[in-house]
Amino acid sequence: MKPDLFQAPDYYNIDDLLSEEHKLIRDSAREWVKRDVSPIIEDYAQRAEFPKQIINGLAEIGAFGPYIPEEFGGAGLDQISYGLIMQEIERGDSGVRSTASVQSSLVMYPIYAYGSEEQRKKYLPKLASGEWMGSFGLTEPNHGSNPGGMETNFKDKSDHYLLNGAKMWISNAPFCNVAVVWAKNEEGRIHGLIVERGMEGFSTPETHNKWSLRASATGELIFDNVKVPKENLLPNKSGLGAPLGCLDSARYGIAWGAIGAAMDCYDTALRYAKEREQFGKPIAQFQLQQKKLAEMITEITKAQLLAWRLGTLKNEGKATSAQISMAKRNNVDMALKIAREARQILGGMGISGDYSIMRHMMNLESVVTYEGSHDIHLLITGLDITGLNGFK
Ligand code: TGC
Ligand code: FAD
Repeated sequence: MKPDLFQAPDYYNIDDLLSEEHKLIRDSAREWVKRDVSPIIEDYAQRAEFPKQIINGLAEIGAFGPYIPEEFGGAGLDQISYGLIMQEIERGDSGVRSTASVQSSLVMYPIYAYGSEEQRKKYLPKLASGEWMGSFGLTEPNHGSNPGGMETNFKDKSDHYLLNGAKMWISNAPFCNVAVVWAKNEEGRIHGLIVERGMEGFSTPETHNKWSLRASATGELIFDNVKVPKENLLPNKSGLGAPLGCLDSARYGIAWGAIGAAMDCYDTALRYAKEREQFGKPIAQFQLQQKKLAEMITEITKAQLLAWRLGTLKNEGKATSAQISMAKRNNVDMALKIAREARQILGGMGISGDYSIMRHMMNLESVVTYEGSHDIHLLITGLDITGLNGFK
C-alpha cells in the first residue's frame, strides 16, 4: 500500500467545536492509525486475517471502553471523545473499528450497565486492557433484523443454566475469550449471559469467504448443552430492550466511524485527481470530477455536524434511539456513496490495493447491513415520525 498521506478535511471548522482534550485524544488516535494500522492493514485484509498485534495499541488509545469509568479500567471519556476515536480507527479500516465497537459497546457496556458489581470487577478491567477480547451474540441463522424471534434458549437446572442454540455473523467470535449472549429463558424472556471460552459445548467456528471486513474475524457461536454458572447471568436488565440498548451505543460509534472511512476516500481521491493528468490537464480540473469532489465534501461536512450534535445530546443524556438510528443510517450511506464515487475518480487504480478506497467500499457493504440494515433504520425513523409500525 502507498504511504499514508491522509489530511483530515474540516470544511466548516468543526475543530472549533471540540475541546483541547477532544483534539488531543483524536490526534493521538490519528497518529496511532498512521503508524500501526495503515502500513499493515491492506496485507491483513488481502489475507483475510485480523491483525492481533494491534490489540495493545487499541487499548492504549482508549478504544476499549472509552466512556466506561476509570475505576473499571475504562478511559472515563465523554461521548464526543468516543466518537472521535471511532472516526479515526475507521479511517484506517472498518474491521478494526468493528473490533473496538464490539469490545466497548456490545461487551463492556452491557456488563457495566446490566451486570452485577462482581461481574464488572471480574471482566471490565481485563476487557479494557485487551487481555480478554469479547464478542456479542444476538443474530441467529433464522433471525437477523428480527432478533426478538431468537431460538437460543436456556433452562434453569437449579445449580446452573443449560444453554442451547447458535448465533451467526459474530464479530470477534473466533478469538473471543468471553461472549455476551442473548437467549430466552423458559418463559420466553430474553436475558444476557456471559459465556467463557473453555466452557464445555461452546465452540466458535470462523466464517470464511467474506468479500467485506476481511481484516475482522467473524464467526459463529455454538452452544451445545453449555453449563453456564448462575452468576454469569446479567441481572439488571432483561427483554429485547437490553440488547437493543447496547446497539444504541454501538450505532452511535458507527455514525462517527463512517465519517472516517468517507474522509479517507475523499482525501485519497482529491490528491489523486490533482496529480493524475489526462488530455493534458489534471483530472481535478474537469467539471465532472469537481462535481463528485464538491458533493463529497458537502456530505462529509453535514455528517460531521450531525455526529457532533448527536454527541452533545448523548453527553446530556438526551439522545433518543431514533436520533442515533438516523445518524447511523445517514452517515454509513454517505460513506458508501463516497467510496463508490472516489473509486471511480481513481479509474483503474481505484480497484488496486495500493489505495484504501476499494477496501473501504467493500467494508462499508457490511457496515450498512450490520447494527440494523439501512431499511430497518428507515423504518425506525418512519415509526418515530408517523407513530405507525412499518416493520410488521
Ligand atoms: P420493539 O417492540 O420495537 O422493542 C422491544 C423492546 O425494546 C425497546 N427498544 C429499545 N430499547 C433500547 N434501545 C433501542 N434502540 C430500542 N428499540 C426498541 C422497546 O421499547 C421495547 O421495550 P419494552 O419494554 O416495551 O419491551 O421490537 P421489535 O421486535 O419490533 O424490533 C424492533 C427493531 C426491528 C427496530 C429491532 O429489532 C432492530 O433494531 N432490529 C435490527 C437488529 C440489529 O440491529 N441487529 C444487530 C446485531 S449486532 C451487530 O450487528 C453487531 S455488528 C458489530 C460490529 O462489528 O461493529
Ligand atoms: P435479514 O434480516 O434477513 O434481512 C435481509 C433484507 O431484508 C435486508 O435488506 C433487510 O433490510 C430486509 N428486511 C428485513 N426485515 C424487513 C422489514 N420488516 N421491512 C423491510 N425490509 C426488511 N450480529 C451480531 O449479533 N453480532 C455481531 O458481532 C455481528 N457482526 C456482524 C459482522 C458482519 C461482517 C456482518 C455482515 C453481520 C454481523 N452481524 C452481527 C449480523 C447483522 O447484525 C445482521 O446481518 C443484520 O442485522 C441483518 O440481519 P440478516 O443478515 O439476517 O438480514
